[in-house]
Amino acid sequence: MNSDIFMPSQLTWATGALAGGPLIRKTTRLADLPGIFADGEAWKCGNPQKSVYDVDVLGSPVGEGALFVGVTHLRAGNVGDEFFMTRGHFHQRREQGEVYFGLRGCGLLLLQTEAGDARLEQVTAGSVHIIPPFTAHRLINTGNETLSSLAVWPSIAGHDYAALAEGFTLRIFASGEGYEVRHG
Ligand code: PAN
Ligand code: ZN
Repeated sequence: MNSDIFMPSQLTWATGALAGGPLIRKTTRLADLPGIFADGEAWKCGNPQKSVYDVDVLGSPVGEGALFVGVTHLRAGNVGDEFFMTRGHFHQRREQGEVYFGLRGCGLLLLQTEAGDARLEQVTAGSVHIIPPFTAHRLINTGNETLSSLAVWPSIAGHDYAALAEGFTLRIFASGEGYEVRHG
């Protein structure tokens, strides 16, 4: 028996900061998101180096049954009138689900089936989102501060971005103090 007490990684719930372990950070900039936003001209006029979101993932073993833990920090901002959002994806292994937890900020989780049926869930600090199998998912920041969300998903799930080349069927635009949902 090993009686050493292992110090696990730490998550600061209020900010989504992960510490105390190997961390892999991926930054997605405006330049990395061609064709994602409805207003291509506004996208071209934006600062290509602008960071739209960071994803921090704890380095952990990969394999059947293993889980990844990561935090997405999605900045507040717009391209034209459309709010900053993640690229969005299906899992390569479509049958694999995921759980998102809202940590700070406010926004929306866009979920879409393979048949194109879409729905939205409100993301706030403390919200829990069970993403079913066979369901694409995208975060949208509708607020004025960074939206941070914790995610736990099977390491074998993989990401399929190409299947959404046509985009999601819903888009979210700034409207007055709030947002407007548009189809198509
Ligand atoms: C998340 C996402 C993260 C970034 O960790 O990968 O929010 O979104 P995109 O991968 O769509 O750029 C997740 O859903 N993992 O499976
Ligand atoms: Zn996912």
